[in-house]
Amino acid sequence: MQDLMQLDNQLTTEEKLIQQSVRQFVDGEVIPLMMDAYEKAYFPKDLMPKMAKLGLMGMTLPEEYGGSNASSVAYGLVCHELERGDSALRSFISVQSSLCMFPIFTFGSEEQKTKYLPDMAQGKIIGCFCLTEPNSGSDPASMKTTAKKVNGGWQLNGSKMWLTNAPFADIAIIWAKTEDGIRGFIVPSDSKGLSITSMENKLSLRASATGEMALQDCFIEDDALLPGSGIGLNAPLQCLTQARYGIAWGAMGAAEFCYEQAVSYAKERIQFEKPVASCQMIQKDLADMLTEICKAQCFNYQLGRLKDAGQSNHVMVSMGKMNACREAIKIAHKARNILGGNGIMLEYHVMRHMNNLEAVYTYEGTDNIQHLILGRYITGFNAF
Ligand code: TGC
Ligand code: FAD
Repeated sequence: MQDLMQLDNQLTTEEKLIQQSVRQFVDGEVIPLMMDAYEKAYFPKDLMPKMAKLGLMGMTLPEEYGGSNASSVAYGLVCHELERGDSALRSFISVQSSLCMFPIFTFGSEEQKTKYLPDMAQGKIIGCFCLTEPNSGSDPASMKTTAKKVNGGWQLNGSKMWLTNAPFADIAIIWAKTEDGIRGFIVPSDSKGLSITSMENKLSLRASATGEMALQDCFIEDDALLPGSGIGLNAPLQCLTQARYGIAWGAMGAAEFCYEQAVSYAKERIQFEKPVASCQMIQKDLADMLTEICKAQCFNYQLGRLKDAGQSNHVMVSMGKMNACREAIKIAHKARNILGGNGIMLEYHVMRHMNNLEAVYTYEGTDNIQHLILGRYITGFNAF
């Protein structure tokens, strides 16, 4: 895509190299697979070791834990490129890096960090993040899953659903109510009393593996507790802030793909003896699409630099997630329209992105929830 706002000039050499290598990977190895993966609804697991080899799992963590100390902007660029391929790939990395490795790094003991993080960075251990329940989505404080203190450990009971990566995860970061309040646990997925079933028939994010979990008297040892997670929602909400940040970048990757597809199609498609790209109404749509992508990218870049300087906050991140998802869906829809009938065909990829973005708009806090987070910041009134 044309770099109208010259953001490339703002990137470090390392960030540019990371961006280029992931772009090549997505063009060469991801996009050719996605039609089949989406149509047949499976996550292309062969890509996991390749993503690990590229250093994409937990890349912002220190080297001693398997990361590469990469900047938040570099992580954002990776999310953008992966989601240009398919939202399922960015989802996979968001969950592994932001929702599983981040809490272990931030709230885990030294033993937990050394036990899990290097293997997770190499893709040898895959995680899932378990906050949502059948009756507790936007309002996680209402969760019913319990963790009861018993001799030598904890006993978990309850159910979780909508868990990205769960069907093939090795560990689960589970948030459950103790006598004192909500706490986080690292739970091996083969624990007795824990069962995971795959959620089938999704019409969005078909190439992402989503599962639901039942916990029935599931015993876990004392050392499963994330000791630094404190009590309450603060720790899981910090994880959500990390993942929402990646979505703000990622959604614009899907938007970029749709925009580029629309531009090239419009230049080649002849109607009324001229390319449809020469029609004013098509040009208006393309101009609006490019404008929104550039605006969101400038926002994301500034957000990333603030994050690296320790000056970002969760309100900014909510604004980025909300705006990027909303605008990306509009862009995908405009692209679908520009492609005419071909816009609904899998081989043009646009409707795959458009459908994926519906889930991206909803998970990690719906559009309404992001608005209310901003509304509370603006007015001081909690309207949840
Ligand atoms: P609230 O009183 O607002 O906050 C409790 C404490 O946490 C702090 N805080 C945050 N910190 C970091 N990041 C955030 N986003 C934070 N939001 C709040 C807050 O300052 C407070 O700290 P303290 O020290 O004062 O105690 O808590 P609340 O219960 O009122 O929260 C309300 C609400 C609606 C904002 C929150 O529950 C929410 O965000 N709900 C949406 C649920 C959600 O987003 N679920 C996502 C599940 S995971 C998922 O979808 C993964 S998809 C992954 C993929 O496939 O890519
Ligand atoms: P609800 O909370 O029931 O909301 C229904 C509607 O009501 C929405 O429009 C919402 O915006 C609106 N609403 C709710 N409360 C208010 C309010 N106070 N004011 C105004 N409007 C309101 N969760 C995990 O824990 N881990 C995962 O890995 C994960 N992956 C997911 C993958 C996919 C494909 C999907 C679809 C979801 C995933 N989720 C995951 C769950 C996701 O975070 C929830 O779906 C999301 O938070 C919304 O919850 P809900 O679906 O229960 O909707």
